[in-house]
Amino acid sequence: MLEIKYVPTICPYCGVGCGINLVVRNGKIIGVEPYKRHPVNEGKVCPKGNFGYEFINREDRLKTPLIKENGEFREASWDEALDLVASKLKEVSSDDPNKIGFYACARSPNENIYITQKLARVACGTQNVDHCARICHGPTVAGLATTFGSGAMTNGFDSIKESDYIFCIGTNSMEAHPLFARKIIQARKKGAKVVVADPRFTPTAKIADEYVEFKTGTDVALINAMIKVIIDNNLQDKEFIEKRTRGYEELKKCTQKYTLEMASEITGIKEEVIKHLAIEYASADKAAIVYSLGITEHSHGADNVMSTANLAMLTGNIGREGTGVNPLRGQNNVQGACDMGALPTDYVGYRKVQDEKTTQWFNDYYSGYGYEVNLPAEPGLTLVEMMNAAHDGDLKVLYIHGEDPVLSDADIKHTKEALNNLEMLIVQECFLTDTAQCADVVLPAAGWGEQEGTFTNGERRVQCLHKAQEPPGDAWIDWKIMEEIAVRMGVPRPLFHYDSAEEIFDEIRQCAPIMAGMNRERLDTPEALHWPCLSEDDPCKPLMYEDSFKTPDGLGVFQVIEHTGPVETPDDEYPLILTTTRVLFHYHAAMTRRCETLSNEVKTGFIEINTKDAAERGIINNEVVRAFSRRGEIAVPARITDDIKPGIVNIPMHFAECAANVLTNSDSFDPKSKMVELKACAIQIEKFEDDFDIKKDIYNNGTDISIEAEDISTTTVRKEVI
Ligand SMILES: Nc1nc2c(c(=O)[nH]1)N[C@H]1C(S)=C(S)[C@@H](COP(=O)(O)OP(=O)(O)OC[C@H]3O[C@@H](n4cnc5c(=O)[nH]c(N)nc54)[C@H](O)[C@@H]3O)O[C@H]1N2
Ligand SMILES: Nc1nc2c(c(=O)[nH]1)N[C@H]1C(S)=C(S)[C@@H](COP(=O)(O)OP(=O)(O)OC[C@H]3O[C@@H](n4cnc5c(=O)[nH]c(N)nc54)[C@H](O)[C@@H]3O)O[C@H]1N2
Ligand code: SF4
Ligand SMILES: [Mo]
Repeated sequence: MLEIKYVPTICPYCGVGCGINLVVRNGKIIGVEPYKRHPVNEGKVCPKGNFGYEFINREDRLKTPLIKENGEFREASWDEALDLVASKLKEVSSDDPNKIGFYACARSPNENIYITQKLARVACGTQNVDHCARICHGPTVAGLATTFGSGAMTNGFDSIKESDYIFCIGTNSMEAHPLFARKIIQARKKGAKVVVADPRFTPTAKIADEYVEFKTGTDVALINAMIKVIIDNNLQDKEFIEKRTRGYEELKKCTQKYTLEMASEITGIKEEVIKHLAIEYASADKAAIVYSLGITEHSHGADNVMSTANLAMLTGNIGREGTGVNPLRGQNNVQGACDMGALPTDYVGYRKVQDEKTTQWFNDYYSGYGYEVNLPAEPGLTLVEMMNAAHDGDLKVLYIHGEDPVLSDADIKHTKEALNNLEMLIVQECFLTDTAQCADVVLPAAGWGEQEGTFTNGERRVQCLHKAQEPPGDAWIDWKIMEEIAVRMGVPRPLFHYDSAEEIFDEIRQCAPIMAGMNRERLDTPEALHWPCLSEDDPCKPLMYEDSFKTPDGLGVFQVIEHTGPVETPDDEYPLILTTTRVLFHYHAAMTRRCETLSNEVKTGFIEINTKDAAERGIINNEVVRAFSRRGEIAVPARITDDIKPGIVNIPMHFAECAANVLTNSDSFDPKSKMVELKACAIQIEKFEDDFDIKKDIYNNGTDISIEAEDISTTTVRKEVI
């Protein structure tokens, strides 16, 4: 009998968190239908929301545990795989818990992530747990916590519709957060001015009123000069500064040297443009800043973030609808992964590891039935530090719950060497990704659509997911896998025993005061709930800092920030700055590259290169060129365009066969957030000689991407998304 049902859920891609209905025929997901009542997207979706479900029933889903023997995987039973993992974790943790590390999955529900950090902390006794936010919005978490006391987006998404000036810096939301870009367009239709500052003339820049082209890595110089103009013209909000902030005099002193002349020299923006940007931003009644990775993915990422906070506080553009500092969070549940305490410095709800009393609270909460938890009140290693420790032989076991660092971490050669250096790599995944292929044990996980739980979108809205089909083969839900491992390690079952995701969420509410008021009845509605949600009658409004900041004295703290710029600067040998970005149709790699409709739109990677830089090298459009840095080299089709500033080139990060991260640099760290410099490194490009056919064996795992180079031109024909 034919049975069709519609299951309302949340899109598994970006942090906008659109609501969709899954169409389920006889127990299998077969499509997506609009979810019109959803407050975030009102029934609209981007191509990923529309076709991004196609990966789910792919034949190559992992269906059974795998154990590597003599370099080859063989299928194993759950009992065998779980015992193997549990005994290794037990052995290493009894000796030195800090030789174990965990990466949590910002694509999976809060409940799974909470259990990942609980497995790390409670069963293994380590604070070494982190996730991809470190190389994404880690600087946002660090920078906004320092200035405002909390590291999240300050306003709800709909707040942007109230703005009359929207300053988008380092965000290409038309491709990366399309349904938020729709709200920017709606605001513009109502009269808001939209300005985009980016080294590339992106699709977002194309919908703006004004595009400001500038040099990669010079945001601090631009913002400091804007601050000086605002103060020189007496446009600062004196009352706000007086009542709500501290550190203004130091900010004023530091920014005085950022003259228009100096800033123009550093940024490449004309002096009069910087001046009018400053005056327009400060004169607007409600000005919003929107940013993303163009701000964060630098060795001075936290400084960039704090500069945006300085600018907003200086002009009183915070704590009101239409204003704010709005970092667009990337992954569907990266906000949740931070909230759940998949951070080496924070427990669930941003309760601090370094605070002795807090650590004692968690030690007490998690102990019982004769089992004692004794966590140190010291932060563990970050994601990048764990990889470096593995490389140096200081980490023995890495447990990766759904991340693909071989493709996504800087410097692929370094990452592979690090993973190969481990005594055991455990990867819990839906697919045999490049990372899973390096594993000793692969644990097959249920994916999106196959479980209940919650995702938290970029505006802190905690939304319910619903199960639409059974997981394939013998794949299990993440929390169930990790619960079994903890018990096999000797944690008494009552401390690690759940019958449902809902039970896990109840524990989360007990541990995280910011979510204490989130009961199921209020949560499982289209509007859902935003945190902070302190009690069951808290209205849980998305707007933060109306009356005070979350710092100990309630004041916003201006920071003194100096321009430093990228660590690796161009020179004669490597004269081009590489930036790495995203395209509309792909989302990292594992899932969208397995969606036929999306893959047909963009089949392989490319390097964007300015017409002038291409002409100097004799490169023609679609020609496969050699791109190389101090770390490695790739062969990649050239896309010649004037939409990128001369001297800057761009490779989308999604494509393993011409992976941007072969070239990027894992040595240049942001000291404040441990971010690596994914948006700037020095490279060179050259034509291949005629012997490319011979050389191609050594590039890109032997994939002949020249065959597919023709296909890349289709990416210029963008689908209408709004
Ligand atoms: N389609 C799609 N959407 C996605 C994702 C995806 O893979 N595909 N990933 C999601 C994730 S995890 C994230 S974090 C977000 C990222 O969302 P975005 O940050 O919007 O995406 P990116 O393309 O990485 O970079 C944004 C822009 O920063 C610019 N930029 C580079 N260097 C600088 C600089 O020094 N200063 C300034 N001001 N700008 C600079 C780039 O030219 C680029 O246009 O997207 C999310 N959404
Ligand atoms: N050069 C360069 N590198 C970058 C960036 C850049 O701009 N430039 N951006 C960085 C950013 S912002 C980010 S966020 C990272 C992303 O880096 P990653 O987090 O490594 O990227 P994803 O591909 O999203 O990895 C998620 C994996 O989880 C799996 N998965 C999905 N759902 C589940 C689930 O429920 N359970 C389990 N167990 N697995 C699941 C998917 O199959 C996928 O392989 O990349 C970073 N790397
Ligand atoms: S905007 Fe983001 S959440 Fe919405 S449909 Fe597209 S990828 Fe999914
Ligand atoms: Mo991200």
